[in-house]
Amino acid sequence: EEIGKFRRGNAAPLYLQLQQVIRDGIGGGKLQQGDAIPAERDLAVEYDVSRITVRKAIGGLVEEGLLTRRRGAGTFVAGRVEKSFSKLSSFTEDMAARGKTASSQWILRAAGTVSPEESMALGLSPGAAVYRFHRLRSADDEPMALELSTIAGYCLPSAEAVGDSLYTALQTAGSRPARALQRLRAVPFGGEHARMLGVESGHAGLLIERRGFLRDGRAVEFTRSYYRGDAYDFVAELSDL
Ligand code: 16G
Repeated sequence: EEIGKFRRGNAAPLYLQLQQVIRDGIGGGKLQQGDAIPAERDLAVEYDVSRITVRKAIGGLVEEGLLTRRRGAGTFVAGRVEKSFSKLSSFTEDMAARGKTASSQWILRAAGTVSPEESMALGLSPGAAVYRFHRLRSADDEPMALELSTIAGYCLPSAEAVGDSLYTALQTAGSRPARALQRLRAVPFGGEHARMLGVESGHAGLLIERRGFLRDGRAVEFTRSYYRGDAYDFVAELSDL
């Protein structure tokens, strides 16, 4: 039996059939990265299904990361960024490599003394000077990540030396990291983080902690990057030894 555009009865559940239609649209290029998905009620009418079915279909695709919900704006085809998990690149470089323009909004840019946590992460003595840089990072004006960096005091002449790119400033000062350790884990984005990144509270985000070092082993940076989970794939190449 066929009602509307979907087969009922023994066929796959309607929400799965609707998901397939949307997947095919994305795969076939009918729906492009950043395109808005029609409103719930329009999809319900077009495919002659209930709004509950539409909600379930879209909810599933959002969870998969194929679609992304932007608060107050609607649901869009997610544009995921593939990022190498083993390259010591900067946000600005990552975005430039994809033809996007990086921009940052300053939350904090200040000199201070190392906290116990930072001193452990960077191997600095208590009382050591550090710089703190907190930034909301965007690609083509779309918020992508929140980054909290602590830089060892001997790496920069002043906090104001950092403009658009931290790594450019470090390079100029001759202290761009030559090696780094990175740790990745899943974190739900709560209230303030979610609001700044324009995602719903509870969003499945990624926290990457990077500790960067100079060639001589001294610490440069301890950065916590909160990346949008719907926007990033972390990719690494593996080979056996
Ligand atoms: C990346 C780094 C971060 C570094 C920043 C510098 C990851 C996970 N993190 O976001 O540690 O501080 O780039 O970027 O890759 P910038 O030079 O554009 O300021």
